[in-house]
Amino acid sequence: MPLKVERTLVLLKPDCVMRGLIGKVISRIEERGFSIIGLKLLKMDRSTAEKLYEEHRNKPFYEPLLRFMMSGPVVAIVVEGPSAVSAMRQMLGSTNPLDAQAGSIRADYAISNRKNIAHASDSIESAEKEINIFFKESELTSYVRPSEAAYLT
Ligand code: FUP
Repeated sequence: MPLKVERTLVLLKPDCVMRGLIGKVISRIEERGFSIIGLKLLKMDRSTAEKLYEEHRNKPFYEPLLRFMMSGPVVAIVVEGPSAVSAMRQMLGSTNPLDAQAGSIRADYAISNRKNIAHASDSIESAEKEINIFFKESELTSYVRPSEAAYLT
């Protein structure tokens, strides 16, 4: 059965930008065959960070997490492709890079469970909500990469 084409939000965190790893992470997304259909660099304000991490507002790490996410630029990326939501989560690896699978982005580039390179939506529903935090529908496009599409599924 063909895999369902999904959209997900990947957010490159300030540690990724400040350490000069934007290109490496974007390359991995492209090399796996996914399409980048929206892309912007911005500095998050408090209300944006609160919306993104709403589910964590009662956790002890909430305030330091928000401070970190507002501490520098982030890159918001909308990724589209077959099973994009779970594929991006798989590529990132566990929240704590020390638990992340070898070869995952977090295992390869991070040590801290806060400064862990990138965020990826955890479900189709949160992907839609999180894409809407950063993008208007008119800022997104959709295309199929013709040379590879037939070989992904
Ligand atoms: P993930 O979905 O893997 O990004 O992880 P969570 O939704 O559980 O956590 C969201 C973010 O909270 C993490 F990316 C980093 C931060 N966090 C901390 O700062 N400290 C913790 O102990 C756990 C998470």
